[in-house]
Amino acid sequence: MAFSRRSFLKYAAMSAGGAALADTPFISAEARAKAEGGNVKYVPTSCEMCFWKCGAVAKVVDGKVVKLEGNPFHPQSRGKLCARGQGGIGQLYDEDRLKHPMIIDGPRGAGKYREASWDEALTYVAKKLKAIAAKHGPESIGMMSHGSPGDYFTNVLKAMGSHNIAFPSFAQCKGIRDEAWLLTYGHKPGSSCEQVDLENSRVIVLIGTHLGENMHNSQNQEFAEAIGRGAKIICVDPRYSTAASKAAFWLPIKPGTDTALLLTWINIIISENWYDKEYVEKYTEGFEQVKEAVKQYTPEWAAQETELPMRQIVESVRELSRYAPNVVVHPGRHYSWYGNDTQRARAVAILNALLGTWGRKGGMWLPPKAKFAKFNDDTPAYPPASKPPLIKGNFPFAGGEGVTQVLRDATITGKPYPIKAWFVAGTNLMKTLPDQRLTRKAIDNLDFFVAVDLFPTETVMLADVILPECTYLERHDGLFKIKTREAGVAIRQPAVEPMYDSKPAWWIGSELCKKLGLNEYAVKGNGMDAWEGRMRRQAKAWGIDYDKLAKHTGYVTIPGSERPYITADNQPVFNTFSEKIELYSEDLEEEGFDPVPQYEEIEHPEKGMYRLIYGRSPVHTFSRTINTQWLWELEKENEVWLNKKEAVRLGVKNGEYVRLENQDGVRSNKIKTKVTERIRHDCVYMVHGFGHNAPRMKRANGSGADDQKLITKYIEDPITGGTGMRVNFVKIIKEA
Ligand code: MGD
Ligand code: SF4
Repeated sequence: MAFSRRSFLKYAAMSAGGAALADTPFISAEARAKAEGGNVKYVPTSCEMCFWKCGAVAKVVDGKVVKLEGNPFHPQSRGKLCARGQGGIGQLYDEDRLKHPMIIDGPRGAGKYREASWDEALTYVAKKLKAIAAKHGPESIGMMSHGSPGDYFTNVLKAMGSHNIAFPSFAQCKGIRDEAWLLTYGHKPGSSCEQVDLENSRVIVLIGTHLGENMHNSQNQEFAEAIGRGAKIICVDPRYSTAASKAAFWLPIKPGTDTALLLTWINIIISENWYDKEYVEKYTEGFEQVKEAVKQYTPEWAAQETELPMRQIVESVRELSRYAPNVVVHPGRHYSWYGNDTQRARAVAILNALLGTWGRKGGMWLPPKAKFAKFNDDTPAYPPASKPPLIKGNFPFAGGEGVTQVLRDATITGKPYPIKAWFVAGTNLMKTLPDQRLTRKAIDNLDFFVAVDLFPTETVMLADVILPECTYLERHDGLFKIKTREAGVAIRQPAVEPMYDSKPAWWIGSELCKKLGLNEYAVKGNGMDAWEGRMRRQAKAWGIDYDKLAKHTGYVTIPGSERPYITADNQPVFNTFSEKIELYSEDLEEEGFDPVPQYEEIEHPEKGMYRLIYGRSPVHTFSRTINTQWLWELEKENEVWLNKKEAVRLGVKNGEYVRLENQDGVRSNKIKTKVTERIRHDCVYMVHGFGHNAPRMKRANGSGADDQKLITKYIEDPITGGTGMRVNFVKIIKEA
């Protein structure tokens, strides 16, 4: 299928028109298909072009998906999909997909494989895993995963006795933030999505959160509505981002100094009496200690440290306090920046508490109330772990999702005990983990490596066995609990049959259990509809009408679950030891960390070097969509943003190709320069995910430059294990 940029945009506009459906009373998927007649089907499902899991509706004509649109019943899509969501058809029909199971047929990394049947491939995997478990213990098998396939292989590993399972979404992304909020509020700042009531906010503070480029559908819709309503935006970013262009205050902060700004803002609102006294008294603990701990952070000091004008520091926080509590300091999402990030997230959490935003209109809504009956389909309990899992390393507040690089380290060093096999599903570790040299070294050390994926990525092509999963448009994936202002349940179900010899992850996991002799952990029933049978049983246990969900709406609300704001009879519950918001954290103190965040200076680049910062493109998700035809048509390569004065000094012109070389002498692919006044002089910026080194991904291979290749240095956050990755410095090398 060839699509031009124009045809895609026309298509996208048509689909956005689906928003009108949100106002229509009830048009079920089945009723629409009936009304149109012919060989047309509308299938409600859930998007997986990123992990926001918007509700989507696939239009299928003569067995082909011809259109995807937003599900008007689903609160995370509200009748619309983002460009990536609409681009899902491109993923389904991508000719570069993995088509058959493959077994390595040459040295690792040489790209030589032979096709195998599923039976042969799974028998081989089971034999290898059993042998490794027998020799080194089941815990020597580690798993790393992102997205839906994780659940099915977690089941396989735990059934074998290994709990060494880690998700990069923790240490390379939002786990740091989640733990900081758990320490403060006893809650993460959101489950399916952040609990930010942007729709009603009067002031929204974004600390490096680049909404608009960072595209999470419903959040961006609310952000756009807030701007339309006249909400004030305070955007703290060394770069004049899309969000900054809508802001009343753009604070072009010196990278890495955000905690200085946050602690100074806290000091100002306390000393000026701009905080919410009643709220602080009723719901928080540790105010006096915070007051004492931040007094040293004066506006004069902050102006020097952050290189922001003092007036701007004071005026922005005055504006924020004026409209409190109908304001929000966005908790952010990607947090692995500088290695001291848990304390930055704590400072954001404390600032919100002083402004009284948790449970207030325009602030943070309260988590919805809904109890889901326990459902495990009579699967027996897992055997105990054969050895204590390694995944939390020495990080006292690492969460249960695990610290990915700890598994990598143990694979290299064999300490505290060796990891000998990897099971990797839905994550491109070469592009996700900092320091690719270590990732490669770990892979070279493995006795066995299995990858489950859709595409022949650079990581997949290092595996011993490659198992092709089908796309989200070809599979069931369970019932998803969705927690927005209300609780609800959404479905993922196939719009079309799996193409080629690809299979859903639930089936791969279940068949593997059988091959391992762990039948009691396999899905009950036989055939490709076994998982749907399980979903029906689960819906029944939860009191949900499965047919309504599957054929009509794709999403159902749990009635009475919504309770967004504090009222006399709707009081917040804080799951902390004190049952209050802990401004001062005794938990941190007990482990030897600052109970109130303190500012730590980080290293800055010398003249001639620039800090490498990175972010997202609205039309791509990490490295996973670069090869997707329509999305690639929209953005084929990334650019490096370079300050105009610096460009003049270096003699680099806008649009000229350069290479970046980091402090360790590692050089990037060539990358186009964007010469602009929209970025500070001391950093350069690029979109993450480009620069694939994967020859079988024809469009993505070699398009743009890979930021991860340049991230050879990282600093681990001692509290949660997050990998601070914005600590690399690059120089610009002009192409000959
Ligand atoms: P970050 O990468 O932390 O991303 O989205 P965010 O959480 O918004 O932030 C990037 C911004 O931080 C850039 O504007 C950059 O200029 C600024 N910045 C860099 N250094 C500093 C600094 O020291 N201080 C400050 N204040 N700002 C700085 C990530 C989020 O996006 C996540 S975690 C996921 S998983 C989703 N991924 C994703 C995607 O891949 N594609 C698209 N289109 N949308 C996505 N949305 C989500
Ligand atoms: Fe899909 Fe976009 Fe929603 Fe992500 S935000 S789930 S890509 S529609």
